[in-house]
Amino acid sequence: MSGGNGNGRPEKLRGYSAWSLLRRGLTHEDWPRAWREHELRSSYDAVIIGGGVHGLATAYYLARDHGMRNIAVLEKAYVGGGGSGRNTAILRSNYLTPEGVRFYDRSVKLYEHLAADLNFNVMFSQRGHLTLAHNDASLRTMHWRTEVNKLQDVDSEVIGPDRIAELVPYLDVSDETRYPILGALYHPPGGIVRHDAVVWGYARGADVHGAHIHQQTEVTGIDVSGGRVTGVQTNRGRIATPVVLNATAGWSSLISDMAGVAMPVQTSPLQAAVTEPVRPFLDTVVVSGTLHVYVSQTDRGELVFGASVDPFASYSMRGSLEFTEGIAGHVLELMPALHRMRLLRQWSGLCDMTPDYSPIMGPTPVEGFYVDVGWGTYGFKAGPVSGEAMAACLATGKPPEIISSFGLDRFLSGRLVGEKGAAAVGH
Ligand code: PYC
Repeated sequence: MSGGNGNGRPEKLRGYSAWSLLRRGLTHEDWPRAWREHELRSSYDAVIIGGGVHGLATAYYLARDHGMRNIAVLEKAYVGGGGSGRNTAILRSNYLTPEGVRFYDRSVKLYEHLAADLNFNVMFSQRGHLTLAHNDASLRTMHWRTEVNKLQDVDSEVIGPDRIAELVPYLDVSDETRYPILGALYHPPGGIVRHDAVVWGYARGADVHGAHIHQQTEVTGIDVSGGRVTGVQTNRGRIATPVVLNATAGWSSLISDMAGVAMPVQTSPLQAAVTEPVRPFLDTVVVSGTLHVYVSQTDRGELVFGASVDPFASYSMRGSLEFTEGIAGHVLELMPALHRMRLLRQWSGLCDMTPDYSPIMGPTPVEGFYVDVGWGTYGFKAGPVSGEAMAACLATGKPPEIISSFGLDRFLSGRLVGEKGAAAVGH
């Protein structure tokens, strides 16, 4: 460790007794705040609604790369308390459309350097990502995705059961199972990240570059006059601003309605669960669309299990026994040896699904009102590239090429970007 003094202790901790270190750890004495609190200004050059990874990353790149510092991020609860803290932290770029592959690949590249950029360890582990095929139709889609991925220079290949068994010895690849594994799409650059660290790192970075982060600040209205945005109403007062970005998840259609812009979005809950920690044995991410399940092991040893969205539209974030029973059954179909593991907790988040399973990003018919919404079950992995692209869009008024296919106008023109075959599990 740099700054060591021979007894293994970093220089800044020299002279502290073990007792003193323990006291400081428990009381947080001398701990600087990661980001500051500010009075709410009566005007900002831009207001970003939503303090998740998308909103914070946008603020960070807007301030760092475009020199816009009089900006605010408004979060109705606490930073990272929505979808950014309620996902399974899987990163990958093995999508089906060229637009999707290019976009998510840029995100993976940004994630690769994020710890250095933010000076914050986000624990990105590129351990590889396997999407299992249990029938001929899935195998065909895996081949299709491989070809599209390769054309975009993204590392993906279809592998057979023997290679799968080498990568994940605990998987049952025999043909004795109810859903035999015929092959898999293997994507080595995929992996997992520590989602809280990503959110905190962006919040800290945005703060360092001058952005104001306001927690407990709920938007209650958006002022529009003569077809353009003039301000936002909040539970702490009005803010005048010419630029507003809706970077919310779960409530994206409600926020857009405040500006009079309808979103083709339906909201459904997505549940996930985590087990007790065990020794590391699973060093790839395993996904089965047919079984509606994905499994990874965190650096703490817990297994993280996720499923498809609940089969109904709702704003409820309650866990259900149906989910727990379903996920346990599906995990055991894949890895019977896990039958003695215990689930520790489960959680739920809200997913805004669009008709083509691609996001909605860019300007809207209301001048100055922008959206970065419709993230379904795949928003967390897109945080960095969305922040970078939306920052460019807000600063220049024009969507950069990398998001030009994801505009709201595609639902009028019919130029949809169909990602259903690769966007998530179980569709
Ligand atoms: O799109 O990779 C994905 C994903 C993982 C969990 C939910 N969606």
